[in-house]
Amino acid sequence: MTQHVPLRPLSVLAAACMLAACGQQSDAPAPSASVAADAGGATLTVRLGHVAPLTGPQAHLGKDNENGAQLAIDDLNAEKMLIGGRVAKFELLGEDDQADPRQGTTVAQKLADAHVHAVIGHLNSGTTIPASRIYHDAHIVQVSPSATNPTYTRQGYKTAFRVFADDVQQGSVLGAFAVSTLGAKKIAIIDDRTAYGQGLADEFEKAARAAGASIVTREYTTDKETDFAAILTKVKSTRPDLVFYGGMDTQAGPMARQIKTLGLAVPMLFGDGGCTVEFHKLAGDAAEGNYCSLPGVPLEQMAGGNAFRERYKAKYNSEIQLYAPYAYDAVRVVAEAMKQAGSTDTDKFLPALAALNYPGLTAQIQFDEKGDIKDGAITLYQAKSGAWQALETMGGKASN
Ligand code: ABU
Repeated sequence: MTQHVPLRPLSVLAAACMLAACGQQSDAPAPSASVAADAGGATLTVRLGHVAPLTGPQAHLGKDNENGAQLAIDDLNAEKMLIGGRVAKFELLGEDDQADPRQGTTVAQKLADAHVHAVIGHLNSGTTIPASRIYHDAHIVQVSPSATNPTYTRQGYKTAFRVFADDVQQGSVLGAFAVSTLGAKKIAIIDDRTAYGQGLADEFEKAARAAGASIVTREYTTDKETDFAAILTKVKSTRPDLVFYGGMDTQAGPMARQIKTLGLAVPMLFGDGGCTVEFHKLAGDAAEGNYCSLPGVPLEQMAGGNAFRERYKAKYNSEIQLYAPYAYDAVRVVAEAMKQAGSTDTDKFLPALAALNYPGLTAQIQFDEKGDIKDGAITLYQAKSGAWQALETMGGKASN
């Protein structure tokens, strides 16, 4: 028997469809039959879960992911993709995990109980990793467009995929950049104690030490804090050449401001979580001159990147924050695997996804044996005149 779960407004149509049986049919085995045959028997409804923080401090990033995924759904429905000879109608079931690991597992179980065909998400490593076990046990494919902690794809779950380079790569690029390019010899590290922030700071520390730097202090905050006076006073007393932060823009922005106010005239460096449009808003003038990294190539260098930016702006009346193009590709690779397999049945399309060689918006996408993107690029940026300017890109494979 199909189980029904309360769904967010985005999913109201999908829910109505489920309750009314909607006259369509799934080729997935019961009880996941969210659909029954339409009048002509030619339509197949594909329900994709999407999970990200949609409330709380990281809601701007979660909404950005959801917007990217929705654009892919719009395109797929306009293209009328055929899966097993039937026109696929894609629906997105959006869920809010509030960037909270416990809420992450609650909504993962809700999506598993709703028998979605695949899940795009979650956004945060701290929610993606515990949720991945639930999807694995429910035999549901999961593709994260943004969670970068390496553990996600190193648990042996064949259902876990990521369209973004991980923090082993990102930390190693950041460590070498801090020491070899920026010439930092004494580095202070602060992290937010999340799976992402702490994990990236650990990888950065390893790489910076290997390149010859000394770590003069390691400090901790949380992903909710915005007052860093105490730890920055301590950091200042260690006279660092650079402050590395492992965490998100909601802390990196105020931290940059407070570093400047304190008269600590050294650059900040951080990973993708801070490399957003929002960082400039939160840091104000103090954003200028700081550095960040972001997996992938700059949007302008993606085939179709500028057009995607314009479409996003036109539909959502806002700039892309960060991961929307990757959320777009996460949906597209799942759809493409279903198309190639001629089925929405996990047993059939998962092997097609694992073997995919797909010209995505963000890159030519192929997965390694862990489910990670092969040849993922990392780009370094500097804040100049109120925006992130690309400095250099390491690795990567452009879309064919
Ligand atoms: N990759 C940074 C933000 C998401 C996460 O990994 O937690």
